[in-house]
Amino acid sequence: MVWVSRILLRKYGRFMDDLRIYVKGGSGGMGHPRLGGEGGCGGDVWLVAQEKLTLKRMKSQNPEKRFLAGPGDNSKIVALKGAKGKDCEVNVPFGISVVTDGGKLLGELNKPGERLLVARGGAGGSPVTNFLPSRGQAYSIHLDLKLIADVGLVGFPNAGKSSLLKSISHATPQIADYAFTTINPELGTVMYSDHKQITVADLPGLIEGAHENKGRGHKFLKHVERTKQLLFVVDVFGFQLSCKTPFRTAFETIILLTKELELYKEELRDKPALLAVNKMDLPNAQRNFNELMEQLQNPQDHIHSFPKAMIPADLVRFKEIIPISALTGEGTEELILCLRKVLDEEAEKNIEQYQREQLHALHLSEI
Ligand SMILES: Nc1nc2c(ncn2[C@@H]2O[C@H](COP(=O)(O)OP(=O)(O)OP(=O)(O)O)[C@@H](O)[C@H]2O)c(=O)[nH]1
Ligand SMILES: [Mg+2]
Repeated sequence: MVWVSRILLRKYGRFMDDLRIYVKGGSGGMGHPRLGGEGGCGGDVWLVAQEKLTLKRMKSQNPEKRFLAGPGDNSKIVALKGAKGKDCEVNVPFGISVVTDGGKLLGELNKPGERLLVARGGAGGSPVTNFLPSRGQAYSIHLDLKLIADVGLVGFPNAGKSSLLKSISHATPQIADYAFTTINPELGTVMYSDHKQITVADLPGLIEGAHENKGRGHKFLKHVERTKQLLFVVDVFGFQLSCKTPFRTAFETIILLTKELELYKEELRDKPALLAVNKMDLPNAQRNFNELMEQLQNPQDHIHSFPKAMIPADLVRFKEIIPISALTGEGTEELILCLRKVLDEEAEKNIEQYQREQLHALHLSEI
């Protein structure tokens, strides 16, 4: 019997998943031309991953967001070799990627205690440099928080993603019958009877044109990218954002979601995906569900009515399609068992792949 759990992370307040900071290594110290002395190197700037720290707290503790290491000592008669400048250690949350303004990845900090050198101090003046020191490296970097979840909920607004998270975990997300209720990602943990836990990320709803930054969902697709599995949640009765936008059936929302994921990053289409068809407690839901299943079985018969630009290059092949009601809990136990099964299968596949690679490497080394 599956029992469901406690919340892992909630109440982000004004959630922050990206912080830009300025880092500067210390300048080197002057050399001593007359005595041939070398100046000390400037201090370095290190990021050090900490538990229980958020980007928001980091910003409030360092409103200027500038982190400077100390300069190296000049060479003096009493100390010909100048001392190294003081390093600057910046405490940062774990689970971040560190990226330059130009988008270059400097590294990742995934566990508390991990360190990353982000700005080297300048060299001290020496005979080679005519005793003139160099400046430390200086630039702005982005600390990009990764929500690390096993499963990412993908769906149009109002499909019932937050209701589902509430029903399968102890998370208490906001739920309402208007679009874009969820404005920040939220995590919940599902716990199984063998104490295995999986984390599920509820993300703001996606809409048509999300890749053009319509709605808020696109900003959070980077989190979807990092999940191991996608769970599409669709309203069996379809979706309409407003009277000015077209009504979309459940089948159409699936096609449009697939297209939005593809436009963001094609690889997302290859992630293992499940489909939860929600609101099955409402009258006529079964009729709509049967229709949807027929459309999914023969997509080519139905897809031609879409404008070409909206048709994805390939359709998602769902591992399972499960009718549910997030409201009454119908089908949700089966759903969480399926989530677990697919995650376990993927983990197994990865282990087999790793073993194959190791064997292959061994064969090569024996040749
Ligand atoms: N009848 C019924 N209503 C549901 C079900 N699931 C969700 N709802 C209702 O649908 C509305 C939207 O639910 P949410 O959980 O906020 O939907 P969401 O997908 O998180 O929406 P956004 O955060 O806006 O993207 C709410 O009024 C829910 O009570 C269901 O299984 N059955
Ligand atoms: Mg929501």
